[in-house]
Amino acid sequence: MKIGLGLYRHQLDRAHFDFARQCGATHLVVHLVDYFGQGDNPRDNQPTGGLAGWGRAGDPSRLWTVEELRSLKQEINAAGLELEAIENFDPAHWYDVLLDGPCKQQQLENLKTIVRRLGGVGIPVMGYNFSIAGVASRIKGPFARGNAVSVGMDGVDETPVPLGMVWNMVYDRDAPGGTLPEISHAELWRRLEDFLAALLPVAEEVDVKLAAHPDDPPVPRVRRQPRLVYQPDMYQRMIDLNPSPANTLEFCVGTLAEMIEGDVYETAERHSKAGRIAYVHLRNITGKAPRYRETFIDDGDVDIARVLSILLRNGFDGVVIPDHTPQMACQAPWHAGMAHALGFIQGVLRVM
Ligand SMILES: [Mn+2]
Repeated sequence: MKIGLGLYRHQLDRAHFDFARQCGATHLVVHLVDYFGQGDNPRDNQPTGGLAGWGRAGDPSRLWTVEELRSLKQEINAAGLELEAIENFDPAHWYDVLLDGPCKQQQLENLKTIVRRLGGVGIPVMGYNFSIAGVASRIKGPFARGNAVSVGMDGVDETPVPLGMVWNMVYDRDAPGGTLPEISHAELWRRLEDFLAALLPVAEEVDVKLAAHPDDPPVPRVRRQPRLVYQPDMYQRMIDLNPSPANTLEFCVGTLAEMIEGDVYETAERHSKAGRIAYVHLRNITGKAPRYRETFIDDGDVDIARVLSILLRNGFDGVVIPDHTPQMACQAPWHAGMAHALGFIQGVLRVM
């Protein structure tokens, strides 16, 4: 098992790479989508999208280039780290794959190009979240130990998604008024099947794993749109859809623990044993959807040591990163939260 850190787009610089090394990380998972624009908001711990969403999606016709991927990897390597994964497609690159719109075939081709570029540069994992509403319904407050600001949920956001928005970001500012039609769960699964059928052969060919994040928060519908993986069994259903070895999981322990069915330890056991976990998001929570709170990693319902011991026993050799953490009361709330979580994870592993 390897220790990693997740970095957002605005953090892709030497200071953050050095910070990751200083915390003991050897690997990075990076986001290339700038979810929250250029404002001063703490970007890692936002409550919910609402009508404005997280910000604007990128340019549909401008894909991540080989040059930018290669130079990012080189800068990360120069800091003594490995680039393990890119997390999340830009909504601009696949809105019609999610929405089954007119540009779907073109966008599937573009996603294949992106996956080929990752393979060519030697980035082994592409994380994604097949979701129309994306992260929504979250609230924010001093919920964690010592009044640390964290996120949670107190009920489902029923605000319909406006046209021109998907996955909590605006991809078309000139979209007409109106909202996305409500679709069935079966229809969403059909769209996923098309996506996997198109992308997995390419991913396999270039030795890249596609790793699926479950729905956060995990409830049947958010903003009137169906969710795909909101109970643990749905992760298995996703694997069963397509047997390709590139069909893997971005295993989010916090999200799985929020689900009302199943058991996070059994789920970790099943998928680590089957070798289906590409990488792990590790965080803790109290409660269950639709009413839960994110906590410090050492302080919630999940026995983190038990999860890590299951992964170790089953020979999981991928990367574990802290997920979001509560913001600590200091000048660098994100850094402090990550340093605390990384220290805790390594301490637990040291005594196993
Ligand atoms: Mn997660």
